[in-house]
Amino acid sequence: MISLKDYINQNSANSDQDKAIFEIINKISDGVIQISKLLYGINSLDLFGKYGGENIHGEEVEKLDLLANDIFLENFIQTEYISAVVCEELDDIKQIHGHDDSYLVMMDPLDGSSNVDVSVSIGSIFGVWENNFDYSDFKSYKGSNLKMSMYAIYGPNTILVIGYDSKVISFILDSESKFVMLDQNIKLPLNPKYYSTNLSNNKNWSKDIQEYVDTLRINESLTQRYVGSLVVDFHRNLLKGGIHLNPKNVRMNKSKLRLMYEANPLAYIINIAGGKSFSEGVDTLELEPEGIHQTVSLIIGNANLTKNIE
Ligand code: AFP
Repeated sequence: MISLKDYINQNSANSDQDKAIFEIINKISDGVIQISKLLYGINSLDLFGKYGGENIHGEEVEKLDLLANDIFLENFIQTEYISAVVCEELDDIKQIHGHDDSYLVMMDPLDGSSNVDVSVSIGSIFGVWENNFDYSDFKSYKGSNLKMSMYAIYGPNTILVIGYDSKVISFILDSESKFVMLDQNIKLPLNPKYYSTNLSNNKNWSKDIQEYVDTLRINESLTQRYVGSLVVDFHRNLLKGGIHLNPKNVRMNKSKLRLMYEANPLAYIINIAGGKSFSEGVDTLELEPEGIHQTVSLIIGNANLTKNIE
């Protein structure tokens, strides 16, 4: 059984980029282990409940949102390969080191936080870009320019999924707090099983989306599953095959998911695994970002199920 630490040691010497990216993976995984210890540790009772304030998007903040944010930032400060961080909980780009030739990490430190209090699986999502683009020209931070993306799931066990160098690999956290390899090359199954969307939002979708979701509902080879933590719905579909949709609310003219630290990192992974992703009427990875906290629609999964419909 190969551990994540062994895998990192074996692969980080190939190039300067590999060295930096694997060091970033190492720091993220250390943060994920710390969060797992909090969640499954003796003081986990303290984690329930709201912090009492709202974040910059006007959303209620759970205690764990802030803890997860601080844990990852503390780990990132320890490496010079990360020069800046974008995070759901922070208004602006946070510069942590002065280097231009290092990397920018964009993260949702705690995805699905409203599921924490009811003990439903949650996760963390990360996208890593080179930091040598111009911040005033944010268009360079397209998903297709991602160097690596990864996510963690805190569920019945803690899982890490990494998309890098044309491969999607996964690790599971063992009882000694060590990540060991689960899968060395994840590809989407050819026969998808699931469609996944919040059907109660149906009234707010465009006619085209409503008709599209109807075709999924009557597709006899599919059944529905919906958790409400994006990364968990994504992970199930990645392993079993399927499609996840979070369409635009056309009544409010508003989409819910964040492009830079939700849609793009997952689109990068699905692309490597053989699938497709669309946001706001284009391939998610080709969408030119307008801002760090921009929201987008998302249709993501097996290529034979996803359609570019708005
Ligand atoms: P919370 O962080 O408020 O739980 O939101 C989770 C989320 O951003 C994403 O993880 C889910 O897929 C999506 O929202 C669920 O959206 P709906 O509430 O519209 O079902």
